Amino acid sequence: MDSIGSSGLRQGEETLSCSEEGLPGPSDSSELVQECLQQFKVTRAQLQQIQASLLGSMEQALRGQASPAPAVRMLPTYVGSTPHGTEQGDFVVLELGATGASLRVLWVTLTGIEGHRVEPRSQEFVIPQEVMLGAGQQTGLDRSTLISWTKGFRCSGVEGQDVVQLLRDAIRRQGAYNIDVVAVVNDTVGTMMGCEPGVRPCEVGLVVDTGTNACYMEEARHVAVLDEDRGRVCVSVEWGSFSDDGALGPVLTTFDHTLDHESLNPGAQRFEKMIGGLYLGELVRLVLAHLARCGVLFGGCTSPALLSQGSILLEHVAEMEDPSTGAARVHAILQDLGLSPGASDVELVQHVCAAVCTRAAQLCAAALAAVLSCLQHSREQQTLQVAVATGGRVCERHPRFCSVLQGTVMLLAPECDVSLIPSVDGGGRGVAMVTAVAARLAAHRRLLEETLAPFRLNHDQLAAVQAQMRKAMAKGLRGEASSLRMLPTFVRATPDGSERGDFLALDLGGTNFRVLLVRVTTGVQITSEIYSIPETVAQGSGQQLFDHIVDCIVDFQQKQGLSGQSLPLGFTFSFPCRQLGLDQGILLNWTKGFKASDCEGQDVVSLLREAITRRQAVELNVVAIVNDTVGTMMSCGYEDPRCEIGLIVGTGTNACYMEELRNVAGVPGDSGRMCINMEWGAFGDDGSLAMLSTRFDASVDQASINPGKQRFEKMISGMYLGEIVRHILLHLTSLGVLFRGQQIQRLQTRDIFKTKFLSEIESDSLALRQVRAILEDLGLPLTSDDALMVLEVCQAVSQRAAQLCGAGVAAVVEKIRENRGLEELAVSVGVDGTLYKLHPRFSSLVAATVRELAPRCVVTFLQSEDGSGKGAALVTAVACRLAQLTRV
Ligand code: 0WK
Ligand code: BGC
Repeated sequence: MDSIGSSGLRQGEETLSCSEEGLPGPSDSSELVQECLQQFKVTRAQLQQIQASLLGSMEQALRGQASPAPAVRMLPTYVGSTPHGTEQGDFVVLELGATGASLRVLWVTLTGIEGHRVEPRSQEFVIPQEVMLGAGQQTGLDRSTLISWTKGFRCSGVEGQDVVQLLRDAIRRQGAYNIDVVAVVNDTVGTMMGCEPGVRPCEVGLVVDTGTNACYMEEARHVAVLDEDRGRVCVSVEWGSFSDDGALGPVLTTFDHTLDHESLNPGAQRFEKMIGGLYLGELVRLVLAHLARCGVLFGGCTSPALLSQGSILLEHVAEMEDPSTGAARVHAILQDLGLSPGASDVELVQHVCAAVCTRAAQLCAAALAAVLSCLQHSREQQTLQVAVATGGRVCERHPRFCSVLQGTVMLLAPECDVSLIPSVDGGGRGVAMVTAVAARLAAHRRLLEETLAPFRLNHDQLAAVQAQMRKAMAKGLRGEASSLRMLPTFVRATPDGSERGDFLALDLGGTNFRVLLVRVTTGVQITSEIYSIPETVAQGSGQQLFDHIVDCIVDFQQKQGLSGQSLPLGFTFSFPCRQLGLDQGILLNWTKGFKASDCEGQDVVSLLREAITRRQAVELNVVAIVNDTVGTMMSCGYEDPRCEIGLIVGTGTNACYMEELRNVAGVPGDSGRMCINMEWGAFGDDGSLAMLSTRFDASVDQASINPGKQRFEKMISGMYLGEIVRHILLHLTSLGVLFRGQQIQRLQTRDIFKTKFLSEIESDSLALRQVRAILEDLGLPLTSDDALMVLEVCQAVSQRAAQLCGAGVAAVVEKIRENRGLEELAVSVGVDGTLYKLHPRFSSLVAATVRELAPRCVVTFLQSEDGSGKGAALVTAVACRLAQLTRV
């Protein structure tokens, strides 16, 4: 293209053409220069607008919103984790297009030993132009469709194709090698993954090389196209295509338009063309040519080389800006371009380089700040501490690029504490790391699945438990040896609403010991107080325990102004008792951490009455002792007469139900029904559950105060689930799957992993970050992968517990249906217990299992609001009503 008034001067073989017209005066010159360089000045407001607009496009693309088409692509890369430092193995890595027309082949060895690095061996192959111009979207780590070529590549028959398949086809065509292509990775991902695991997680990769782009670890649930709700995935932003006229328009210079117009892909990659190494040199050249034509530079002379596209490269710009050798380099480079720069020219050329590169670094910073804001939003964090791995020749070679970048990011994202970590060979080592991490995740997934497989019960296994339980129920009812003792409770009637009066009730055996005053009129009013039972008392002497109980009663009576009154009392005693009558129950054995001496084999009501006697001046009329399952059934039965089953899933677990008296051996009478306390916690104590018991169940049982006992309970209830999880976590740590294989002291502590953590960790509303918070409070230093695996362990353990509980309920409802010879049974179950009430999925899993195993029963689960204390009072009220009837 000709410039106005040029003349033919020769230098070396280059022909200088210089403008004929007079050169502008000094003031005009500086004005021309200022006006030119001013174009590259970007204000803070403009940068913030670019940051906001890019953030908007990123979130729009993450949501999968198609129109208006988002300006960036946000491509999931199927990389779900960052390096642990334990990755090891040998990997072949191919690197295409990172530095323009070249292919680099590397052999990378990862040792998995902190600080022990093996230098990759590599060889670079130049790609002939005819191959570059001859004849990749990820849908998996090893499946990637090329959307469009950039950076000078133009090969046909590739866009829209799965590049991994093309490589596999090429390898097959060669027939010489057996190479398994495991992963195709964007260079930003390789850069992020090449980052040495350090203090801060390296969760952002930034490349400014020929082109520019970034990736970061996004919460998978925010990436609509993935349809995942847990874990993280690395997303490649592809910000090179960012082009929001509103935001970019004001910062685009005439030189940018010229460069774009003359590029291989006009109108595309506008953002990249202001930052990428392929374009910085060209921008500088266009500015220098312009200033030369304006007579401001090189005495108004240009040279063919200066007017040739691509004659100034990134390396030139970086050298010319070098604070120490820059000026000399400017000279050399311009002479190579056939120019003879004066001293002022050299300075001005450096200003031009600085203007172009400063803008590039600032624009890159605005984009990086948008990524950091997106990361902050998705982590719901006020402040963010993160390491950004940087790679690419612009970052590596330009003397000021990274410092301008860092400074501008701090300005635009002050709430983010960012450290830029130059990636060591991101292209090579990083890609090997992606493959190694994928291999590690796959290996860990396999070990996790193997460990949790015994917890995943299928229909047949659950139906077998149901059938086993039915058999044990029948044997227990017949009074034969059975792990289900099927204890008659002497509760034969549920309340009919005519009960009236004030009753005292005690509720012992759950998380809390409660004393209640229950006033029964047309409705039921309850006043209660919770008292603690210290472990020393629960595991001390029986006398001490019952004296403590009476102390609490007296304290309650005083507080309620009941002192001296002898109200009928109902005692919910949640332990296996063989009842000889409503107010007589022989404790068969303690469970749930209780072990008070001189109680087993004793009538609990007598033990209470003796304690009352020991405490003179107290009068109590103990009318009934009931199991908490019975109390719960009665309490819910008061609202819903169809409630004929009581279920507890709390510290312990158990169930009761109304059985036909004719089926209850040892209790006279053939008509009517009686509530049976199944004591199903002991189901399987005869070994009938051995096929389901895992090594973790065995560890929990052996460490318990009643080894070999309550096996069903130890697979289901709150006292044990946390311990099962803890043992599994220890096992997975020993396999190197969790916590990088580092055994964590805290995790060796019994009961440190509370069952309530399962309920918290599994709650749907909890993002993985909160899961991590719970575990970090426990002193467990974990990664998001670890948190995901701990979550899966909790889910597997609680799911098995709920399914086993469901199989038990299915056995009971089917028993009742068959008892009554019904085709269909509609029945309600009164339920109580912290685990059932607080766990986010337990109740629905129990109901689903019952529907599956007892399809001819319509079962309604009623959560008891007032606990079984109310039920005990109602049993007492019924007993008093019946006693009244017999007296009149
Ligand atoms: C509340 C009942 C009580 C029962 C307890 C079981 O009032 O009788 O023992 O539920 O649940 P936990 O407190 O063991 O979680
Ligand atoms: C006891 C049962 C009680 C259940 C729920 C079990 O340990 O043996 O009697 O119903 O816990 O509290």
